[in-house]
Amino acid sequence: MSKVVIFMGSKSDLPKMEPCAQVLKDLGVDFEMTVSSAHRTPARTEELVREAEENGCQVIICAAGMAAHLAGAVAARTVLPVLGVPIDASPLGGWDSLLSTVQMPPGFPVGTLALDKAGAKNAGWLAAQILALDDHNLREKIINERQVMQAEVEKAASETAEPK
Ligand code: RP5
Repeated sequence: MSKVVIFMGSKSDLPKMEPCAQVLKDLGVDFEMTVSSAHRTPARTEELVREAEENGCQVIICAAGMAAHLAGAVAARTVLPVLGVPIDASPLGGWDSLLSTVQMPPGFPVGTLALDKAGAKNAGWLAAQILALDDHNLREKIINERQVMQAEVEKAASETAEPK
């Protein structure tokens, strides 16, 4: 099994989680992605967490909207690091899922990222950084990617500089 597993509460979350998958692909990190709901398929969620633990997964990423209990439900069943991506999927604009994901009781942390695609990307980056603790090549890739981002901002800055 892959070292990173991504759970989404619904297929409707997929468009917002594709950037997470892309970050992991770009960094060469193997991952698996599947739909499982804390509320609608609780037994499947529990079974997937058990399988992930048994098969060497090191980080679990959970994305869900509305009363987003998926990351918390997973965190209740494992001591693997759990990263949560709140999804804006209701008229409340994501506040519901943000608070449901971030406000975990002591002892059951969910490392909560930003809403939607920005959080999805950073869940990928943070999962990779966790794996990089004992993977020198991955650490080097992450450092290289940061240099690319730095060069892009510097290029944009030079292109937008006011003429003297
Ligand atoms: C949550 O409810 C899902 O994670 C999704 O963000 C939201 C709506 O789900 P669907 O009605 O689109 O399946 O459980």
